[in-house]
Amino acid sequence: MSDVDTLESIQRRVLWLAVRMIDHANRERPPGAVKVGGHQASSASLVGVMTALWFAHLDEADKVSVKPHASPVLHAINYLGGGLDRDYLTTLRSFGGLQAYPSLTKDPDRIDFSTGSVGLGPAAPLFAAAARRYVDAHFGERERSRFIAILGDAELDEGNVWEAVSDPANTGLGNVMWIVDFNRQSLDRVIPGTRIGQWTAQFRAAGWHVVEVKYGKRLQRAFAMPGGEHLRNWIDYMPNEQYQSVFGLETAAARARFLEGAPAEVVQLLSPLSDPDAVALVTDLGGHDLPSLLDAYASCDAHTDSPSVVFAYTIKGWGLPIAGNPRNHSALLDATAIKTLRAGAGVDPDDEWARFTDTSPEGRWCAERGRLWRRSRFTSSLSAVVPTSTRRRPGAEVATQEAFGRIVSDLSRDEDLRPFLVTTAPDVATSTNLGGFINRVGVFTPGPRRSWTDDALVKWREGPSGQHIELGISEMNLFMMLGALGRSRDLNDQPLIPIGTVYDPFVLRGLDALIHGAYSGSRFIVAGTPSGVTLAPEGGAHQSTITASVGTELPGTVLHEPAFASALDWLLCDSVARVAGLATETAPDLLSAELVQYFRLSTRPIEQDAFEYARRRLGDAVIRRQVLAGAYRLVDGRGSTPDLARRHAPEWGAPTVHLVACGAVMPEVLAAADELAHEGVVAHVVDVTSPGRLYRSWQRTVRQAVRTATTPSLPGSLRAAFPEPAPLVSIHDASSHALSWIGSALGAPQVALGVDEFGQSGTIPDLYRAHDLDSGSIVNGALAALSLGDSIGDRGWPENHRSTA
Ligand SMILES: Cc1ncc(C[n+]2csc(CCOP(=O)(O)OP(=O)(O)O)c2C)c(N)n1
Ligand SMILES: [Mg+2]
Repeated sequence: MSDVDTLESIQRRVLWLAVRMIDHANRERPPGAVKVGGHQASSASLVGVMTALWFAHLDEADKVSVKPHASPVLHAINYLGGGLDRDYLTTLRSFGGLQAYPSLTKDPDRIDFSTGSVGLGPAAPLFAAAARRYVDAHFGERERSRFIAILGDAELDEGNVWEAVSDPANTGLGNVMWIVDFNRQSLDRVIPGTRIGQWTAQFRAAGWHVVEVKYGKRLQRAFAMPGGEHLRNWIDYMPNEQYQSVFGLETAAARARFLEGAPAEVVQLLSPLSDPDAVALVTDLGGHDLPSLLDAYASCDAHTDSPSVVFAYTIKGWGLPIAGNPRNHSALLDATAIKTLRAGAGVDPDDEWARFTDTSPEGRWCAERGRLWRRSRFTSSLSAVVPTSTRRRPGAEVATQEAFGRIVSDLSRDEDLRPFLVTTAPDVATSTNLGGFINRVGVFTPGPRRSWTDDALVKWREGPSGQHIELGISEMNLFMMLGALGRSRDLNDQPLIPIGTVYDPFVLRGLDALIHGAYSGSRFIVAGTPSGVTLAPEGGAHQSTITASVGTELPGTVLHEPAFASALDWLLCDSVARVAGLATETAPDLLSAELVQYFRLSTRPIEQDAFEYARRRLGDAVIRRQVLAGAYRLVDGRGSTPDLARRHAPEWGAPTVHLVACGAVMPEVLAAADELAHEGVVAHVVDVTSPGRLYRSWQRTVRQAVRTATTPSLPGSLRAAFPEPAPLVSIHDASSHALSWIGSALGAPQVALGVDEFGQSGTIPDLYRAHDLDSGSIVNGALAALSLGDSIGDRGWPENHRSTA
């Protein structure tokens, strides 16, 4: 058997297994309320590309991202290579089984990149290659990996693909190869015309090497025959819809369809051939011709200083009766078609999931290749010790963004820690206070670059030793880059501590990539800054509201929003340790649940004295523990401690309320607490430093109660911050919804104040007034909460739900 014959035979088996896996899930699993689904046509489209790649091109260290709806092909390949147990083949799309789309964290076999949201799959290995380039430059070259993406042609409609291709941080990556499954079909349709000219021009303009694998060897031979150019011209100029419609027809009808409108020379050229031979010839596309594909892959390897893209012309539904059908995206073969496919693949009906026998040429080939792509996990850990704080005493007034910049810069003074720190930003590094860090460590570029600026304050030194990666203005690219850097341990055997910054209102522009990072198990820190209405004069388009909810709700992500510099210092150091993969003394069990550490910060200067009072009252150890757990009592409204000289000790039995707040709005909250004290109300102020962690801890106890059918206990973090029940007002420079759960956790009435409308220009006080976050409104909110507490009491709510008033 020649090598090509062996590969062809493997390809037929891959097609069979992939299609049958989907078929089994749909026809043999007990039916549920909705169909199971799966993509037989999209999978068939890629069996050639993927067989050639895995069985004749990949090396052990290469990393590949696979088009989501071709996951069955990947599982079939992993199975044939010995990297997946047979039992899994009947579990596609079932709970605990093979995931619908390749999942790095949930699939049992080797998956290098999770995919699902089209467009992100191709971008991920590109950024991973950029991260590898960074790692090689800083920690020494590791074994060469090629970073490969297999993508659908309609994925090129996604804007993030082009953002990734054009980012300066991704230029010149010679170890990147994208293979476009160029079947000229998307979900809905056969795509009229094709945009190959536009796309190849765009790739070339971005410095990519472009290869088209259009015709198989049979067609190439026919073109070389006398008159062959007529055939070539006819195929090239025929409308795509007509060409696609040929695939699904019986051979006689297919030949007739192909020849509709064709010049006489073409009819003539095909006349000696039988219908099956003629159709096999005119549908011989390069994306199913293994030698042509391997030639293309090799030509990409030869381009060592630019990324490459291969346009592999394929047939959606190749080898299946649904080939080329405009409605084939979710079409499923019936039992008869499955039987025919099985017979065609030479598979024993009594042992239809079988691998090749060990002694067959295919079996030997699979075993040898399969050894290369078993799952390996790197476990190297980071050698540095992360301090619990930078010990910098803040000035009397400081904004969290400014403190953040100083803390990151201070951390880089620690020579053990510095090498692992890497920052990145989408053209907002200086305006988010990364300047100090960048001045110390420089900006990363693959080669040395001369600086032409004479500005003594901003030293934008560029070169291979720099530790800041500057991106174009693309928040999507920011999160893709952070996602790649944050997976450096398993992609490069080199842990890093990535820190990104972004204007908080624009976090949502990169949201899908942020989700992808967390979904992929990446660990990084991101500061959304300035957040809320801090950019008051800039108007509504520069103010953020729902990001606090996003940060609280996104799995794998934890939102911090401290108001004071020392709290930020503790939280940030703790986050650095978590991202570095080092267990911390606070909630070490959270290590796996908290991957992305998201800080909402502000440039609004905040007086630090209230924090210093609380610190003296509680002591360093206690306040730090509470800050890290998510909340602490900033002001004890009873004034029972000497530090509250500026407050007025209330009378015994006075009504009590909690003012619960986050971040930049704290001055208004403290002023409201003072006013309430004047009114004879006990107003405790609780500073929620980490809304995300506080919520998670509450949810953990709730879930525990649900699972064990017991009464939920209040987690220690909430109990410490709210030692007594009382109505509460939450105050947040973000959607009022984000903190509105606290009342229900405490069993207390709550008034939630926040920003629930689009913003506008003004000063911060103007806007806080407009959104009812000024101190007067907070006082009114407190009185409203108290009266809610009373009226609930009147309706006979249980004792422990009533206010202590
Ligand atoms: C962001 C996103 N939008 C929509 C979808 C739904 N979807 C899945 S596949 C697909 C069509 C993709 O076409 P193409 O990439 O050409 O692959 P083919 O169908 O040809 O296999 C769409 C719209 C998705 N998975 N992700
Ligand atoms: Mg397509």
